[in-house]
Amino acid sequence: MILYTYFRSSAAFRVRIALNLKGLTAEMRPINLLTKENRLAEYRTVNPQGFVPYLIDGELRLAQSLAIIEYLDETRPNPPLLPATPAERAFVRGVATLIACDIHPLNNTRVLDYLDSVLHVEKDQRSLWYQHWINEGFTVLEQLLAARPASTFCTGEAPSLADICLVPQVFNAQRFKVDVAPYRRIMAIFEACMKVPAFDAAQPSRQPDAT
Ligand SMILES: N[C@@H](CCC(=O)N[C@@H](CS)C(=O)NCC(=O)O)C(=O)O
Repeated sequence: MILYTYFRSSAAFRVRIALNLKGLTAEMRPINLLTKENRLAEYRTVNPQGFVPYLIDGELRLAQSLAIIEYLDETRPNPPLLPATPAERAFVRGVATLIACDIHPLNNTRVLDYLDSVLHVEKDQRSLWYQHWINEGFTVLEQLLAARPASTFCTGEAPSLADICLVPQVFNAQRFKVDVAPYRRIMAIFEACMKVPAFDAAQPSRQPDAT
């Protein structure tokens, strides 16, 4: 397998965690989002959308982190990344999409670039924007998690797709100086995940392209 990645990309971080949890290795091909390598024609011929992650598995080419992770889970089922029951699977997918669809896209590089270069939003206001969408999403996520029976991970005692999405989003929150202290459940789960080698090894600072 080949994974197009960038050390700071939280969507690529999700896929790196999933690969590690399943004990899979992929050749890492870094695409530098800072220098906008992802927008060059060369990378657009790989992924026309110009995003990372992008996975090549033999003849198969896949975009979109959640689709990639579900593909890995269906083709390499152990350990499972989705729970056994429909109700818990729906909960996990709900957490994953709250993060991946309702928080993360608002703070994507292209959105921040648009705020900056087209709307000429001041740097401080751009940070407020970033923090606002995380705080709004984390407030709801915290309530969802706190209303459930105590568990080490988002659901039960094994990491799932929900945790795979939660951890990179916490990294983003910390990088952009969001006060995460009020999110006690989220942070307890984050700390538990970071003790798992598969999560630790996938973190940005451990990637070969980290600067
Ligand atoms: N929905 C996509 C989002 C992927 C995404 O937003 N990737 C970011 C890095 S985290 C990216 O490549 N951004 C490039 C850009 O905004 O130009 C997924 O889950 O894979």
